[in-house]
Amino acid sequence: MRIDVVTIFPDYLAPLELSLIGKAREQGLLDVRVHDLREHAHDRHRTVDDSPYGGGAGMVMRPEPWGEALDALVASAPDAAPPRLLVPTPSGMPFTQAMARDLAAEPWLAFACGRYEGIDERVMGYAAQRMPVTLVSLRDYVLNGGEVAVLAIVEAVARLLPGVIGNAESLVEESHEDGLLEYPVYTKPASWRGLDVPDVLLSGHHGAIAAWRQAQRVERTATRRPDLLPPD
Ligand code: 6GU
Repeated sequence: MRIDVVTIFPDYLAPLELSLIGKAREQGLLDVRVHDLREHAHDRHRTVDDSPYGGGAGMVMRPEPWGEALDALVASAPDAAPPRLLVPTPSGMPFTQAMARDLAAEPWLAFACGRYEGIDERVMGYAAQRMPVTLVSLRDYVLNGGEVAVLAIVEAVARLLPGVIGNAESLVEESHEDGLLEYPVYTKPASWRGLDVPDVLLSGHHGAIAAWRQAQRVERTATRRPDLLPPD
């Protein structure tokens, strides 16, 4: 999979060189390219923002650098279909595990990181005439820009790509893969600072362990995320 990220803070994406994502890149499973939007700003101060028409607080990202940056992405692979464009914004669709699975099936993703009050709306309109565009949110709080959201989304997607995670089973037994939160986990020692691992996990009784884990999942989900349980 190829992933392009356009941002005014390329250094923000440095963590994509680490850990499983970094290894996937070294192995050629993932081709991540980070681009500085200011390469496409041509005035002396390499300006990318301006005040909003109609007034209001903050600054808006001007369309011209974005238009050029997106044209350059498309032109970089003239024989390929254009990328699917993701625009992280608190006003986007909620990002979910289902969306991560959907994105993991794409050959090419591009991310447009907004800062300030956002990107001139015409950029999304222009892009949508050329490629699929999805506005995506990490839910209901405000970040300063899209970069941290890109880190989260790329990690959630990349770990689903074949070969990125060694143990494919660990992909299945996960919170949000089947609608319930994950069960609690324990390792050695069996007793630690007066706290004991639940007896059932030491029993060797696989049926009892599976039943206990399932009950824990339901209980946790009811307590922490009742919205995930089916209405009764
Ligand atoms: Cl995707 N972007 C920004 N700037 N803030 C957010 C977000 C995204 N998701 C939640 N808050």
